[in-house]
Amino acid sequence: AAALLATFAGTVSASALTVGFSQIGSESGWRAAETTVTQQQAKDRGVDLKFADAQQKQENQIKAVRGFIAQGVDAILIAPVVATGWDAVLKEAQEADIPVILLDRQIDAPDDLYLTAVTSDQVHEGKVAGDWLVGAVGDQECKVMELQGTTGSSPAINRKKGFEEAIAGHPNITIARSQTGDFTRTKGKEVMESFIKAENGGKDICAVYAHNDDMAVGAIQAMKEAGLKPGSDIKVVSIDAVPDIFLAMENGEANATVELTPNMAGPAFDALEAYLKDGTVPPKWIQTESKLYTASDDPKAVYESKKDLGY
Ligand code: GYE
Repeated sequence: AAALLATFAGTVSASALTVGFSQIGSESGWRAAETTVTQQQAKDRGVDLKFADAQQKQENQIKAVRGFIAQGVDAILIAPVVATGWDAVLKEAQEADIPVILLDRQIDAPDDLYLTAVTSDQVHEGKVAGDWLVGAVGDQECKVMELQGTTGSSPAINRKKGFEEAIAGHPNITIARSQTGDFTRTKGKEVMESFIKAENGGKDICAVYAHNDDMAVGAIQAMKEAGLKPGSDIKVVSIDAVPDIFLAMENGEANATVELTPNMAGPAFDALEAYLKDGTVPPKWIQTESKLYTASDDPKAVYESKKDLGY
């Protein structure tokens, strides 16, 4: 009877969880999908999800987390906009005995301040993108324009690092210009317009490396408006694998992307439920897969398979 009661108690508490989620904002198609999937995952599991949109501001995230602590939630999910500045608020959560799980971005803080982080290997993503370009250009001289993600965010730092590692042994490939486009289409387009101007109308540009697909889509627009041919004259490689980049690939305007699953919440809730049920401690890093797609992977079919998934 005791065992039965224990099972029953476990089930009840797992299905009645209240979880706060501090989301960064809605800068990209990928981010929108992550929000949709997280809300769906919560619903499927009977989790009461308190959602807070930080509009790209860490101070809003910190306020939201303090609010969740004050409400006495069972756990907190944070997609941390930048990597630094989290120690104080995470200590407050720890003192209140509320487990925190990081989603999709890593932070610079002692790892005992959070239960686990569900993210991709962002250095590896940059490396995969860079390796693809190395293979695609061979010995040709190649001037690369880099569109960075949000300054100070772990994906911007690490995707830059991984790409630089990949091209390190290839002096024919150089990053000629590099600037943040904040992970948005609008900024990606704006920055690409300025790169095109600075680079002789774009004639000297060999490739664009964007830290996400949305900035690549913006850059593609800028290139087309300048009379350039993205995908053929200028190679385009980016990260996320959102549906729109597959449309661009299908049209011959983009060349390669590295897939990032929007389902970070599934593994996060699995880890949380196990932890709350019997104390199972998850690894500090739950790593999601990274898969390269190129134009030869039937982009139309991939687009169809993804377009209804919350992007
Ligand atoms: O690649 C980008 C976004 O944090 C890894 O954030 C994530 C990145 C994602 O907005 O599109």
